Amino acid sequence: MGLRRKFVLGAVLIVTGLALSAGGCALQRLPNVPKEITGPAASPPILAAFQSDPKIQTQEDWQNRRAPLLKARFQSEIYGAMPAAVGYEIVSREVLQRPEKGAIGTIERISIALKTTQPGPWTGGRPIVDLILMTPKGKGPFPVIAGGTFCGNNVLLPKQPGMRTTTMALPQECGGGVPGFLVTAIFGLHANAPPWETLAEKGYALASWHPGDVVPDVPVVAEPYLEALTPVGTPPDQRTGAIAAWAWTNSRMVDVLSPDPRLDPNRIVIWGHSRHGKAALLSAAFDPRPAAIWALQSGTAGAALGRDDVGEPVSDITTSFPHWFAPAYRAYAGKPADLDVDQHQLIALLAPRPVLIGTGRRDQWGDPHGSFRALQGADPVYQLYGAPAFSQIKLRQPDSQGVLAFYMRPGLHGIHTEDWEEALSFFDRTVPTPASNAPNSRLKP
Ligand code: GTR
Repeated sequence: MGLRRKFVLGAVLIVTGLALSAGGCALQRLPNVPKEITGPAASPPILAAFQSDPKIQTQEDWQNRRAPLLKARFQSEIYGAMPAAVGYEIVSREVLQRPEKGAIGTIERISIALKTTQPGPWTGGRPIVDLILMTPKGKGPFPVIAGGTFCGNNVLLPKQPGMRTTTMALPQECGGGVPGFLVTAIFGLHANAPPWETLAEKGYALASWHPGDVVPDVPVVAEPYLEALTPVGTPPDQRTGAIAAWAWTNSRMVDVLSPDPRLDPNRIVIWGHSRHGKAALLSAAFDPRPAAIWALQSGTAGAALGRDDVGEPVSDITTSFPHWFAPAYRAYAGKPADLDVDQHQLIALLAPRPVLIGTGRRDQWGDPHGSFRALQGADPVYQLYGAPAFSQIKLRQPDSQGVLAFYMRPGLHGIHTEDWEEALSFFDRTVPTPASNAPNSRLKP
């Protein structure tokens, strides 16, 4: 390397280091959210009469009457119309790593063309998702932890040869170089890369993909993709938002994973962080197959109650990320209490499946308090199914028995080792292997 290049590289590293410590220090000064629960109870009360639907008294009332009503409302007012499930086609399968010579297991890339009702701006007219599947050594069928991650697949498993990036537009932070470095430095070791080795050792398969293969996470750029996914005849202000498109992608990945004989279709867990946590919750609300859900720091339009506008306000989220939502959601900017549904009702649509909500002490923007109150608000529906009550009373003292579970770790917005530790102990308990099924078997609808 020439002297001049070395000098430039050195300067870039120093500037990056300074920016990082300044940014990091500034972020570390963000206050902790109050230790005691604050804020009003979730409203409307979950079993109360809603629109013309009378009070809910049984599981059947919930399933047959209230759930369809709420699903329609979440689509028309917040997320936009869910795309139709038309099917998929496997385009190719390539083994990137075989389970030999100390490898953690088998890693393969399954390229999947998602069928859509109308062609769109994707190369070839329909989205192609590269699903990266790791199956551990040993005898399955394995439970699988499945979810979309923030940047392209090339940053999923940094040491793995053969990974490739997406050809779609990426958010600015995923551009590599200094911004990419900052993402990991600020948002944690696992911001883009799940702990594959640990999962393999514990007998979990991992399925990862880049939701930007379906809808790029960039305002304006996303619009023609969203238009193409929107069911024909949908009113313009209910056009599919990116969160709904990514939730739909989760379900298409479940379509692909379920028939794989190495995997257990009854133990597919859907997870996501932040925007992908929102999509994880939404997908499970519309798809009964995921066995459990982990939404980490999913905030506004995720696990956090929205009608109080604490945390990220509707006005901010719809300005920064207009492509995530139905245009109709913007009407609630500055007046979120006008919305007649809230996120405890979305969580209740997952009943009786186990749900883990993760939060960070300094993540005011992600609204840990609102997420906790949303679980409290959803709980009466879980109790209709005979689940133990959500009995946690302190934000920082998780209840290790609950089907609805909440934790708050130190720190900011990001994905850290502690998050995966919390999640794995939750899955070990709630999505147990058939052999250990008896004492903790999850509740069946
Ligand atoms: C933030 C956004 C949040 C959250 C987050 C993320 O900028 O305000 O709603 O989704 O991005 O996805 O990391």
